[in-house]
This record gives sequence, C-alpha cells and structure tokens, in this order.
Amino acid sequence: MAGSPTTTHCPYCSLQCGMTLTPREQGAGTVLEVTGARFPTNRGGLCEKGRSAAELLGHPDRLTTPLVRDVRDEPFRAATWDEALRRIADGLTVAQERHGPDAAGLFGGGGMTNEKAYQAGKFVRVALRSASVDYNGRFCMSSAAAAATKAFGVDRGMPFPLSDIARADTVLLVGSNPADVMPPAMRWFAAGRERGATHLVVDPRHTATAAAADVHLQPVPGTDLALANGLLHLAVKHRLVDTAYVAGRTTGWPAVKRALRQYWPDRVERITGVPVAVMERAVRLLAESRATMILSGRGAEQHAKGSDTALAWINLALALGLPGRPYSGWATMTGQGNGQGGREHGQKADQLPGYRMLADPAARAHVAGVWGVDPDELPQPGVSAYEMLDGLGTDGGVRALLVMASNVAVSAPRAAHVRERLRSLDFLAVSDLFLSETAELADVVLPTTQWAEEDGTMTNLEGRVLRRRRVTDAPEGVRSDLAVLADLARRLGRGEPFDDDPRAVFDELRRASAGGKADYAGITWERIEAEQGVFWPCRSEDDAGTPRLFRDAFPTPDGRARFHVVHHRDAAETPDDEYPYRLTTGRSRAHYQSGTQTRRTKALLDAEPEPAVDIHPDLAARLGVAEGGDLELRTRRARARMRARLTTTIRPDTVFAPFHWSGEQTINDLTNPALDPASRMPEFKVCAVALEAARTADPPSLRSPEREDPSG
Ligand SMILES: Nc1nc2c(c(=O)[nH]1)N[C@H]1C(S)=C(S)[C@@H](COP(=O)(O)OP(=O)(O)OC[C@H]3O[C@@H](n4cnc5c(=O)[nH]c(N)nc54)[C@H](O)[C@@H]3O)O[C@H]1N2
Ligand SMILES: Nc1nc2c(c(=O)[nH]1)N[C@H]1C(S)=C(S)[C@@H](COP(=O)(O)OP(=O)(O)OC[C@H]3O[C@@H](n4cnc5c(=O)[nH]c(N)nc54)[C@H](O)[C@@H]3O)O[C@H]1N2
Ligand code: SF4
Ligand SMILES: [Mo]
Repeated sequence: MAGSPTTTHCPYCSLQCGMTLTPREQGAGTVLEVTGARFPTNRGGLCEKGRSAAELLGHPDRLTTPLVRDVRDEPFRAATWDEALRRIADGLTVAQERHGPDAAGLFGGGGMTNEKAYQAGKFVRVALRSASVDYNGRFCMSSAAAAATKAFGVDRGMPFPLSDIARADTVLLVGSNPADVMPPAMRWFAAGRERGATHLVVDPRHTATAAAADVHLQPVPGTDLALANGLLHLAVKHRLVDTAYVAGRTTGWPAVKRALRQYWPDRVERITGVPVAVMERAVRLLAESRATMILSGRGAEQHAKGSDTALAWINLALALGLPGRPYSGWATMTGQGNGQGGREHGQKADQLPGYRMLADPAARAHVAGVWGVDPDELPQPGVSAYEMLDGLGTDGGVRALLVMASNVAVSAPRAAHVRERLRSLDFLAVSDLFLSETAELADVVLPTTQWAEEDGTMTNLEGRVLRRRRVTDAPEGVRSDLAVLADLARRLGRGEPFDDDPRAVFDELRRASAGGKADYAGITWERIEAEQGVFWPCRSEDDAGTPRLFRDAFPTPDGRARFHVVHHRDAAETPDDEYPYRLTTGRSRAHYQSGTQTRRTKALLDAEPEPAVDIHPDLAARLGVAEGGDLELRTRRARARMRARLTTTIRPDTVFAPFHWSGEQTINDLTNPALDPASRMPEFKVCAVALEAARTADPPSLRSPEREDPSG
C-alpha cells in the first residue's frame, strides 16, 4: 500500500529544500521515499544528504529510551522518562543550590525548530533563572551577524530571496562553497552565468564553486580583511565609488577612506598572496556591473577577526552602492537548518525573542510581560558558547549542563579540552537522536524526535519562515525537546506552565517577537502553507512580509547604513619553525557537521567512507607522504591523523581538513579557540600546524597526549 505523500523540508542545511515524503511498503515495514518538491529555493533539487535523510528514522542506532548511569565510567542503563527527568531536575537544582543560579545551563543548537529554540531560551531565563545559555550558532553565524547588525541595523543572512542570485550580473563569493554545502542552490548561480553573469570566488582552495566561477582569488587563510580593504583602495583610486549612494544612504565614509590609504596594492599582495592584476580585474568587475552581490561564508567569518572581516566586505558593498539596489547587496549564507531562526528567539546569551537584546530595559519589559514574570527577575547576558564550555566545572562556571541538538565533543574548537571540561561537570544531560560523542560523556541521555516526526517552523537562509510537517510517528519512548523543556519547567516549579504544543508555542513566540527586529507577529501556520513561506519582518496578518530589505532605508536610528574603520591583523597563530604550515577546516559534500547523522547513513558513508586532508603535491613530496598515506597533524593543542589527498587545488603552504569525524580524526582537537572580541567566534579557519608522514607503528598514546580517555 502506498500512503499519501506529504511535503516538508530537509532536516539538514539552511537551504531547507522542499521535499515530499511518500510511505512505501518495504519488507515487513513501511519506509518513507524522499523526492524533491518544487519549493522556491530548490525547485525539486536535493543533494545526497537530503535524499538519504529518511534512512535515519528507523536506524538501528536510534535512541528509543532514556539512558542513565550513577557512575560515569559504568555503562548506561535504560530508565523511565520519569526517572531521567527527575535526575535532570535534581542535577540542575543541586548545582544552583551549591553554586548559585548561573551554575545550571543549557547549550542549544541551530538545528532546532523556532519553537524549540524559543522554549530553550525561555526555559533558562524563566525556569532556571540562569544567565547560562548559548548555542552552536556562535560557532557559525555570529561574526556575520555582529557585522550586519553594526552596519545595517539588522541581521538577516540574506536580505533578498535566493533566486535573486540568478539576476545579478556579478557575484563574488568569499569563503563560501555552495557547490559542496548547498548543491541545489547552484542552479541559481548557473542560471546567472547562462545570462552572461561573471562570478568570482575568494577561497584558499580551488573548490568546486571556484572551478565553476570565472575568477578565483586564492588568498592566504585569514587575510580576507586586507583583501577587501585592498579592493576598496583600488575602487577609490579608479573613482569607482558610488558617491551619490555614499552621501545619501550611509555614514562614516570619510574615516574609512582615510584608513584605506594604508592598503596600497603591493602591500595587499604581500599580505594576501593575491596578485595586484587579479585585484584590479576583480574590482572592475564588481564596480562596473548593473547588479553586484557579495556573498560571505564561514571561510571569511570563522576567525578571531571575523566580524571585522565581514565589516570590510560590507564597506566595499556600501562604497559600490549595492545594499538595497535590485539584485545587489551583501549577504551571508547561513548554515544550519534553522541557523537564522535559531539566533532570533533567545538561545544566544545576550538575546531575547524577536532579536531583542537582553540588556535593553524595554526589551526585557516586553518579553517579561509575555512570560508573566517581573522584568527584574530576568538574568543579565551570560557568556558565549566557547567561554561557557571552557569554564565548565570551574569556580563561577556551569556545574550542571543540558546539551540539546549539538555535539560539542566533536564540533567545538580545542575539542579535547572541551571533552575534559564536560567530564569535570557535576552533572551532564544530553538530548539527541543518537548516542553522540557528547552523549557518551553524559549522566543522562534523552532520546528525541526527528524532523519527520514533529511539527514546527524553521527560518531558512533567506529569512523565510517555513513549516516542518509531521509525517510519521516517532518510535515509542521518544519525546520532543519541546515536551522535555515543558516537563522540566514544571518539575522546577517556577513561572507559569510551559506549553508543549508547537503551534501554541509558535503563537506565543509571535507575541514575544512582536515589535522586535525579527518580528513574526503576522506569520501564521496557515499563511506559511498558502504562501510557500513568509519572510520576516511581518508585523501583522495583513503585512505581506519582507522578501527584500533596505530598498528605501536601513533599520538604524537615522535610516543610514554605517561604514566602520577596520584593520588587518595577523591570525592568532602564524606559522613558525615548530608549526610551519597553516591548517584550515570546513566541510565535505557527503557529511554534515559533527557527523552524528551522516556517519550513520549508508549512502553517505559509501560516498565518503573516511576523511582526508587536502595537501599540495609539492608539500606532500617534501614530507614524503604519498596519495592515501597517513599524515599526522600537530598543533599547540593536540595531534590528529588522517589520510592525505594530494591535490593542486590547495595552496602549498596550507592544508584543509573536514571536521565531521571523531576519534583520532577529530580535527577540532587541533583548532584554536582564540575568540573574536565582538562576536566571540573561534578561529576555526586558521591555525599553525606541523605535518609529518605518520609511522603506522606509533602506539595511540604517543599520537595523542591529550586523549587519555579511550572514549574521547
Ligand atoms: N555537506 C555539508 N553541507 C553543509 C554543512 C555540512 O556540514 N556539510 N554545514 C552547513 C553549515 S552549518 C554551514 S555553516 C555551511 C557552511 O558553508 P561554507 O561556509 O561554504 O563551508 P566551509 O567548508 O566551512 O567553508 C567555506 C570555504 O571557506 C574556505 N576557507 C577556509 N579558510 C578561509 C579563509 O581564511 N578565507 C576564505 N576566503 N576562505 C577560507 C574553505 O576552503 C571552504 O571552501 O554549510 C552548511 N551545509
Ligand atoms: N573545525 C571546524 N569546526 C566547526 C566548524 C568548521 O567550519 N570547522 N563549523 C562550525 C559550525 S558552522 C557549526 S554550525 C557547528 C555545528 O556543530 P554541532 O553543533 O556539533 O552540529 P551537529 O552535528 O549538527 O549537531 C547536532 C546534534 O544534535 C542532534 N540533533 C539533530 N536535531 C536535533 C533536535 O531537534 N533535537 C536534539 N536534541 N538533537 C538533535 C544530531 O544528531 C547531532 O548530534 O560546528 C562548528 N565547528
Ligand atoms: S542542500 Fe541542504 S537542505 Fe537541500 S537537500 Fe542538501 S542538505 Fe538538505
Ligand atoms: Mo554552521
């Protein structure tokens, strides 16, 4: 029997491709067949991750019962929900009694629905009365978000629909590799090129995205800021600045113009390694086109100067008069499924729902009113994600932690240290679909629902609010995070009852966000279905929503965008005699994030069974490493080991490794947690590394001094 098809969205990235799930009988049971749906972002296209997503619904590793243990090194045993939740409530309460309210905390994720993200922030502020909440979006979007807020007065990843890419005449991608990370989005780039558009890519690797483009600028990792300033210096020199736009729509240009004098082309070539002639060509292409877009990705942003780097590219966009012009502007390609919504509704340490700021008295008063608490009872902003993890188990730090929808044991910088901090906690609870590397360290593990088993909303990279639909029942014994947070709030006995119905929570979120920057007040589930998603801000039910921002004004007090003076500085670590090369990290096409999901998917493991380090053949020859040979990577923090993939697509002074793997392939054991002062983003994208052909006989203890615990 074939059941009726239901349309919903992919569980993975922020493209949130529309997909249709159709029940089909297979053997003894029913499986869901996945096909692409004609949604405005993907028009029927799906990548291999989306196509294989349903494999995980009935996966044998799936957690279907809460797990507990009394002693960390003992095996888990199955427990009832009542016991598991009682233990969590006790763990959180005891920590607060002993060490104060902020000793209990929550670490969230940008993959959660808007309703869950909202509930998580409310749970910490109202039920725990704690300041200790932050989430993995800090590792993802925070630099671009900080820059956009400073320059434009609002942070919406793309201020225009994705399909506008096809209408732009020139597109520059900086540190963004959609060919691998959002393959169905490539149709819009291809359509643009068919119309004659010119595309430029800034990436230390000649990626699939760069290969499809017309111009590739291949800088030293961590030098994008200098490159942007250098391009703007040339724009000034060649009188390519849009002076009418600068005078009419911006403030702060004279100081930036003065500061740019230091970025003469030869100096910028020395810093970045990009030849002056290539910069000259690039700036002409950007300035002399009718419609130009600058699209930013994690390559430019995941640096200790990531927010200033994003500001440098925004300066260039403003000087060329792009933001608000048709099919033009600066945008960042948000990453996680709900990376955008996840940062709007209050799981970030300094934010409240609707993109309100927790430190703002008016924002506190509004949200406290919706939550039925006194504004003075709301905590003040807490610390950022890495700072929270680094302080776990210490004086003044979190002692009892609930991790929801993130696998920090693999994905946080200096991850071996983070695992050690997680082990030092008085109490750790993790909610996940599988026993992730973080869950392996916990006292209590909660099994949670997957995308096709729940209703809710997600906000994609365009700021379009979508409906995730429940298609199938969750396995017996599994509960949604929404219900878990409501139950825990009841057990903690503080505040008014929390709802566990996603629609009721969404309606509450609409009220909490009303009047804020990310205003969802006018968005209803019915409208989302009728209109293929609704773009925020949407202030009332007769407001059509806002697909394109900045046409007439910027949401700043004076309506103008702001230039910022920003200067190049070295990465937190630069190569030296001991660590002579640069390591950069990122994604490969078949795997997703910490790999909890995709390392369990047969189709994806077949496509990419293990990780590899990209290394230039010249460097490999110097090290004596052959194709497929084992390479040992060593930084000031730890060692890792991976196979070498020899490729001329990478600079000879730099290696690239994916972060999707665990065990001795945990590349984040090596990465540098140096933080951006404004966004608190860690420097995932560059650190100094030593490389050596690995001797296979090395015992594991010699390979990884920090990794004493075999579970790490
Ligand atoms: N297959 C797959 N797709 C994904 C994900 C996944 O894990 N797997 N994750 C999703 C998420 S959460 C995100 S945030 C997005 C991320 O999407 P992207 O930002 O496109 O992905 P990354 O691979 O992290 O980085 C992009 C590029 O930055 C380059 N780079 C490294 N250092 C530098 C530098 O200093 N300067 C510049 N200009 N470039 C540099 C890398 O070589 C890489 O090609 O992808 C989303 N989609
Ligand atoms: N070296 C390096 N490190 C990086 C990056 C990089 O480029 N380089 N990129 C960073 C970026 S951009 C990101 S976004 C982070 C992501 O890193 P993580 O936060 O670790 O991302 P995921 O692997 O998506 O983790 C989500 C976990 O939650 C589970 N899960 C999925 N949905 C739900 C749900 O609804 N509820 C619950 N309770 N669990 C759920 C999944 O099984 C998975 O274990 O990694 C960062 N780390
Ligand atoms: S591009 Fe992203 S949303 Fe689309 S199918 Fe692939 S993982 Fe899913
Ligand atoms: Mo991300």
